[in-house]
Amino acid sequence: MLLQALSNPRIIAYNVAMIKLESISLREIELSLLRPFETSFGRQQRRRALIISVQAEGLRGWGECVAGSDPWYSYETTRTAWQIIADYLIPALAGLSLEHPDEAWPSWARVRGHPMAKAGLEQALWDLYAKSQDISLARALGGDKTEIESGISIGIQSDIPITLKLIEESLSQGYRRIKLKIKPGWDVQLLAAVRTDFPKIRLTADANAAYTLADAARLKELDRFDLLMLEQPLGYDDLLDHADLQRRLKTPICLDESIKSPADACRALELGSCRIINIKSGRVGGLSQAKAIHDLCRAQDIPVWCGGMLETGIGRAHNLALASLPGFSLPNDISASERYYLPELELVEPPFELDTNGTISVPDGPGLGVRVLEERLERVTLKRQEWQL
Ligand code: OSB
Ligand code: MG
Repeated sequence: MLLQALSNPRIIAYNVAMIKLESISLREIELSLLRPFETSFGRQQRRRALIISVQAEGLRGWGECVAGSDPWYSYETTRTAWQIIADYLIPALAGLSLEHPDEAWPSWARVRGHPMAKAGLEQALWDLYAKSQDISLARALGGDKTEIESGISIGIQSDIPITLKLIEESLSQGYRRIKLKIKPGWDVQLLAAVRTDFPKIRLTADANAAYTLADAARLKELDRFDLLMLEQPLGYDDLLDHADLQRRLKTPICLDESIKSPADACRALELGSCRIINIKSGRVGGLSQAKAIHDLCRAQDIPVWCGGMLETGIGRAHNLALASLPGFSLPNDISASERYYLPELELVEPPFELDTNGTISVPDGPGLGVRVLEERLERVTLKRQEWQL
């Protein structure tokens, strides 16, 4: 580990202090959503997640594993992530002194896949690291924004008038971009109605992999709606068909599910599979990997933005820090805490609020810059385990 650290010049540039991890706690929580959230792959009313905390030298870092209860968005679930974290990721950290959270990813190299499990624990190490340096997580990552642009993701509704009303409400709250979930049969007519009522707004559509290349003609019809982007129209693992589709569309394709690593991002850009990338630290294995994708996109002038996974306040705080990096140039799926959860279910203080200009401030206190409300966390905990390292 040390040799690896010494061969990485970025680590030398930091105020080098070894962090000796003392204990780790893992819990599974469940929160009820304010209203059901429906995408092309399913409808959900509750959010399960894992919350991880790491302790060292009187400090505590927090992370959130965004795997859900079912393997719809990705193959990971809270149960698989629990097993991977407990049986492989924590043991790999035992006895290790970390100089920088970038060291976590290589220490888990033997574990193939399971990016959400890795990300949850790695986020906690990043928060701890930033706190040990007495700087904000945003700054530790290299972020320079004091506020980020906020967009809202609107799920599939029972009819078009309800959707139009939700858009109206979101715009009046200040959200800077509306993203609508679409699927075959809930697409052209919906977007046509939205464009009739809201001809100028920044609008995007996210299919969560609900189409195939055989639907290319239908997807081509979306070009007339002047969408900012079309997110993940085709297979969750596909790059080639997206490249084919992108050649036929005027609308920029943005990839979400298909980009699971910096290598995927390189391949997608090389193939022309997309013109925009949605970065989620959970999907790509953590903040170090997310930053690597940001860096390579920035070098090629590819815009990125931060996606969301219905996070609690802990994951939301991580997303804000990530989105403060300079390449996050489009509105993010980071909305106010009250968008998904009742105020009494927000796990951090202060809650995230939307400023009147449609932005959310990036906290500047040490680490995540928000206080985790541990009694509340306790109340929503289903299961918990601790390790002394
Ligand atoms: O595809 O971006 C997605 C939520 C769960 C799973 C996948 C996605 C989403 C969202 C919600 O769109 C974004 C948010 O957290 O606000
Ligand atoms: Mg998406």
